[in-house]
Amino acid sequence: MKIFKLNLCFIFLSYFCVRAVDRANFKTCDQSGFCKQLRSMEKGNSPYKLLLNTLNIQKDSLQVDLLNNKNNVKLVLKLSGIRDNIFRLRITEKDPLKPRYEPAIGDVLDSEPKLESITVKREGQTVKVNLKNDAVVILDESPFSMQVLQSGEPVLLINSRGLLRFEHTRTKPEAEAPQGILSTVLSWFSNSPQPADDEVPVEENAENENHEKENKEEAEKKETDEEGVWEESFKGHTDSKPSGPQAIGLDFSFPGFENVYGIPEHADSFALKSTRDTDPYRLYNLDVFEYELHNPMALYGSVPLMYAHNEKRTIGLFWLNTAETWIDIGSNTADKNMLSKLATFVGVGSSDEMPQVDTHWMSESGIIDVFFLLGPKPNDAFRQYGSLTGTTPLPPLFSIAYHQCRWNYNDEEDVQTVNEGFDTHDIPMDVIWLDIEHTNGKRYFTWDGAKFSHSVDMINKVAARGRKMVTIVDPHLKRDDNYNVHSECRSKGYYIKNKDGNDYDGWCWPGSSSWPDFFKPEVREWWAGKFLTSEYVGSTHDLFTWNDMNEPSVFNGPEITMHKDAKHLDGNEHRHVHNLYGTLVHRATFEGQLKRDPNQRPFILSRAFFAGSQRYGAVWTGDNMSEWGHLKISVPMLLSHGITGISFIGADVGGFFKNPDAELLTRWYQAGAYQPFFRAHAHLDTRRREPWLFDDKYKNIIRDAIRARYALLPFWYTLFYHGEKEGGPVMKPLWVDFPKQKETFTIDDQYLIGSVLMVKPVTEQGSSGFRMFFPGDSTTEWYDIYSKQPVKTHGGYEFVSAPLEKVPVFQRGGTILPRKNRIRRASILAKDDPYTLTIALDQNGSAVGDLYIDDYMTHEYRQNKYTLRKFIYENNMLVNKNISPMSQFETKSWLEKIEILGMKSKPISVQVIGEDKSTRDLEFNFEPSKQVLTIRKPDVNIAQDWIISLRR
Ligand code: NBV
Repeated sequence: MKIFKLNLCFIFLSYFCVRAVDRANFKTCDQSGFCKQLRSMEKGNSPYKLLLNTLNIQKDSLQVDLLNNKNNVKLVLKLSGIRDNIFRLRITEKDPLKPRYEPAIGDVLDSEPKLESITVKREGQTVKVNLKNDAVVILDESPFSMQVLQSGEPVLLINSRGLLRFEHTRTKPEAEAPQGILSTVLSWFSNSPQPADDEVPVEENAENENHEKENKEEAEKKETDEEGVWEESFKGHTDSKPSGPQAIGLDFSFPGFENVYGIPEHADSFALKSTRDTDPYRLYNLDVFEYELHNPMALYGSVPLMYAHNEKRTIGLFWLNTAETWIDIGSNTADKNMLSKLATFVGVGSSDEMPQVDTHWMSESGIIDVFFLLGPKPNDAFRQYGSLTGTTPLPPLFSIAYHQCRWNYNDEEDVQTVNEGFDTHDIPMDVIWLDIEHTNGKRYFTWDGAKFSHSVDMINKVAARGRKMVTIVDPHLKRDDNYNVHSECRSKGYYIKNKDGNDYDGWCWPGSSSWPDFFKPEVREWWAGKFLTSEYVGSTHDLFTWNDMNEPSVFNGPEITMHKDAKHLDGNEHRHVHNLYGTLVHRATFEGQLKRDPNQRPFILSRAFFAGSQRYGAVWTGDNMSEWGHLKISVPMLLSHGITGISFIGADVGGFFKNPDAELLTRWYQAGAYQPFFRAHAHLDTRRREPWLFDDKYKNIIRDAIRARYALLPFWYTLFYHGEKEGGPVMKPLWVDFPKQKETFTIDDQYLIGSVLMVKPVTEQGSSGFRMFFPGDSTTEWYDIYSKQPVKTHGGYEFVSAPLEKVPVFQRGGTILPRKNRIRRASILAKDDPYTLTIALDQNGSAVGDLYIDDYMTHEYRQNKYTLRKFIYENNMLVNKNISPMSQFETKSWLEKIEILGMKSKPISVQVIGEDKSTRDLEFNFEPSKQVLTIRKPDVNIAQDWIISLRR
């Protein structure tokens, strides 16, 4: 093992030998040519002007030319109304020398957005657009800017700071190209800001055409003479930049807002911070080894979606661009001139001092294509985003249960021992994972012949206990002619090419490797075929997939990823599409599992992601560390993923690098049990940490945490069903349900699961309690799930105890929570088990809840084979009714117990009225001191209509 490690250290130098993030491996904004340029642009000096004589109004859109009067390059602006309170702004070059990259429909956007009619009116120097709802967009001619108003209030300003930038396509000048490495290195040492194209001193109104032409040439020359424009170097890697500068940028301000959220993936707070004293937040999918907390550095995935939220509304901004992107954020107060101007325009008074968040978005290439989600409620904005990029399909039940992973389970015997260990120790577990060591020399879709020679038997043994397995399948393919996946991929011409047109060749786990071009549908189809059991020899239908390293991670590439000038099969440079690569690996794998078994729901975990990845399953936060800080940051990180569509999300329980002590591991299990994707994982070099390897005290608490997850699976499953239908996260920030309560806006150490539970995981060593915020007002009740008692505080902070055996979880008054309390080895074994309903009463003595049930693994629910029940408790009656009349599903599960929390007095009797109208008296027990009523064995089928009535 030692030799192995030494070799890795030697071969993959900085990747393996560094013990903390090596920041020098990754660019700062100053080291990224376009970021440096765009960030240093002078504000308030926009050269852009709308050419209103070109205004073309259609039913659902308007189009108008936009002139950069410093270089005379024309752009085209298109504004379209989109169904459900969304509008889209596209700005692109009018006459590009070659097409600029735009992702194909289906790659990011789920389908072509459905248009909605708009009303457009020209009023002098402005154009006023009325959208379907109460939103108005005003376009100003010169300098070009836009303002969006909702209910007469300004909510969004576009180019109000004049940072619109659009580097047009051009040909490389004949003259000597800039000096490459030397000039870039020199530029790192120079502090003086580089002049931007907008600063080129050219006369505003060029008198004659010659003059204009000269201006344009001069501006162009200046722009194309910049360092790093035609070639850029970083740490010995030269980016040949064959198309030269193509960056785009635009500023958006949110007047009236103090907080913005989203744009994962960063190891940072949920409410985004001002970047005044740091780099901008970066979106560039990277394999960052031992990532640091609380900074805006890029990580494995990107979703360029930001929400602004205040007491009045939530609005979203989705910047559809797959190239490297940086986002600056600043907090400010709104410009009074602008406010009073708008006030005259819409006839409302302007407020004196208004907070404002300013943002500046900068991407290396592509076009400006932005969707504005106008909410106004948080769930509206989530639904609007889901309508554009899709939602997370209902996962198979096993995948939302507990997963046991490590790098690596050594061989079949090891797998079997782990499989049995969970039974011996009475801990439920659903999935055992195999990391890269299970393969024959890191050739994916193969098995190590010595250690996993009977893989089908192994999987079957695991499956015999109701469990599944997952193997890792990375996208880098070993360049070995005897490896059929590689030789096929090569001979079919499916690999991404380097800038010279040969197959791109880089280093990864197998050594010299190449990467299939998942952008080409034919390549995805071929990859999908590899998951057929006839192709993936040694696999079965109980085997699912883990896509790692799909940023893609290239050990010897710039910033440990692929060269930007690598070429895709359609001729696009990698730079344009980089952030989307991982999603398409995920997609092709998803399609592979469907090909293998069209009726079985796929399960694939991916490390890299982009907007739309949610359509293909789960994502995790990569290589975290066994440290309290990493446990703590998992909450804001998962919240950020969740609100940007990536709702099936988790962090490695226990921490990937280093060894957690028993307390940290226990606290991590307790947190993970209440997060959407729940998997323990550990690095190859760490000590084994299956729960039974710890003292009984800890093992028992870990077991309780996992069991609590299993008991709540009916609830999680129901939430995921709603997630598929309505979009939106299952793990939610408090402000989604308490949008007007300011205190909730910056809370990111507690969260909601659905609208029922509120959780605050313990993330401090030695903690045995803390203050927790209980949102709501004097009418809101929160019940401790352990004591079943309501907390005393209504809408404020209260101390809650959190001894080691407890993770603070509260049920909101007015909700009904379904559980299955029998302990089974694996989730599916509980499929026919009975339910317990916990009814937490609100102050009116009422509550509602729901429960979704189907076969837990196939697609038949899409043919209406499911049942969705609604439970309503009011006027001393619990009613179970079917709210999906078109659907049909029978279950053997019955109702075992009802607990009613907050019950003021003992009923005289309790009766059940069955579907056939027969009545029966039920046993019950009332604890007056606790105000808890327990009704035993109602013994009615959970999927039938019945009523339980309390007589007083
Ligand atoms: O495949 C090995 C690991 C995996 O266990 C981990 O979860 C991934 O995030 N993989 C990264 C590669 C190398 C990690 C140092």
